[in-house]
Amino acid sequence: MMNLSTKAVLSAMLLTTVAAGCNEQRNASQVENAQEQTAQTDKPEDCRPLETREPSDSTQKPSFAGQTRACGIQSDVAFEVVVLTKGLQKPWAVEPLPNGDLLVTEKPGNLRIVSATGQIGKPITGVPKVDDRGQGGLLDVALSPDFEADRTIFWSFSEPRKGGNATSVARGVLSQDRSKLEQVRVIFQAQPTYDGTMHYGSRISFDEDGMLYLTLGERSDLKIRPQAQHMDSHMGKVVRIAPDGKVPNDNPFVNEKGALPEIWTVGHRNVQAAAFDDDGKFWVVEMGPKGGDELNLVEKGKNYGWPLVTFGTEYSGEPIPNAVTQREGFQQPVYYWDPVIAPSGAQFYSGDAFPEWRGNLFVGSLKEMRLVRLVIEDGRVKGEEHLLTDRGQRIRDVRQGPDGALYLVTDQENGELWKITPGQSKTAAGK
Ligand SMILES: [Ca+2]
Repeated sequence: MMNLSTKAVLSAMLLTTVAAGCNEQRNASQVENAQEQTAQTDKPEDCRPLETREPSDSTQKPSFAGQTRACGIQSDVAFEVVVLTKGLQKPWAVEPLPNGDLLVTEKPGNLRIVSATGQIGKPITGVPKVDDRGQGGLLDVALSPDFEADRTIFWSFSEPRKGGNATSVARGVLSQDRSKLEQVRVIFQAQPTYDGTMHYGSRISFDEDGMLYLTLGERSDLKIRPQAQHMDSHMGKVVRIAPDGKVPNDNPFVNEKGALPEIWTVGHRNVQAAAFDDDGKFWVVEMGPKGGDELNLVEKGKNYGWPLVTFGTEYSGEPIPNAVTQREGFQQPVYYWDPVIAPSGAQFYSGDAFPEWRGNLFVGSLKEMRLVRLVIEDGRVKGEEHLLTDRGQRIRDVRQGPDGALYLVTDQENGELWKITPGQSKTAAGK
């Protein structure tokens, strides 16, 4: 049992919704049935999108029905939120360990283990120096697919370098006593080094073959932004490497002259959320410009558009220079948010604790301070739910534990680690 002094059990945020006038309680399958029955019409009567605010540019139209403002849905699920700790310093990533404890990165540069009961461990030694100005720092952490055998972990960070910094990935072996990292080495260094403090991207994911995917930002500034389309730059790319840092010979651009061989996909803005689904498909949720956050299905060698093809506008409201919302040869987002959510952290749910949520994509939202749940079917978003809205906290990462619980960290000085676990019956929880 957990120590009552270190936790706060809060009742389920059940039935929380921002859908105006949507008091009717329905479960996801009922909603889906309703959608099927009304699929022939443009606006099914039962479809009430959660987003009702004005878009950033009302002249922009979705490229296909359902590409934005999907029908609002509600889980028929009872859960509770256990606050494991409130004592983390700007946590950026949470990674459940096989025994139920949790690896957590803190942006200023510390990697720690938080116990399953919420006790925060000392910083693990051996983490290289990070440049934690602006959006930089110690960022994502991921277990080796063979962690139980090799005790190896991988992490991304903004690496201080001569002339600036850039995103790098390192690996190391966690000592048996879990106090230090051994055999630490940097296996990837994004190029070029740049003197800035924004858009490092940097989620790490592994595919079924054990290949490592790293999502990268384009460093934001107007002068470097075009590099998202340049093949001699890692900026604004998803890269794919072997766990030893070598380039797999089936990467799409290994034989293209002048292209960096680690590149897997092109034309991303700033990707801080990424996840594989149960079918082995790789998805990213991308920070777009104002009115242009995107869900993308990442496919080998494809171009996702930024900054040539995008929804939304500059933060100032001015158009993105020379950009269009559609163009041949560029991938359309499966879904976009306008206004944006500022996505960070993603997880396809596959556990036993919440059978109704299986196959759904959970995404942390910084700007809107909530957990987004998407129902995706046949490559399209069929429903959207917003959870934890009344907590008012920027959600930085969401991961599924071996127990089927979801673990979240919040993005602040006294960052919190939450465990979402099945709650009382829906009726009890709602009282
Ligand atoms: Ca795009």
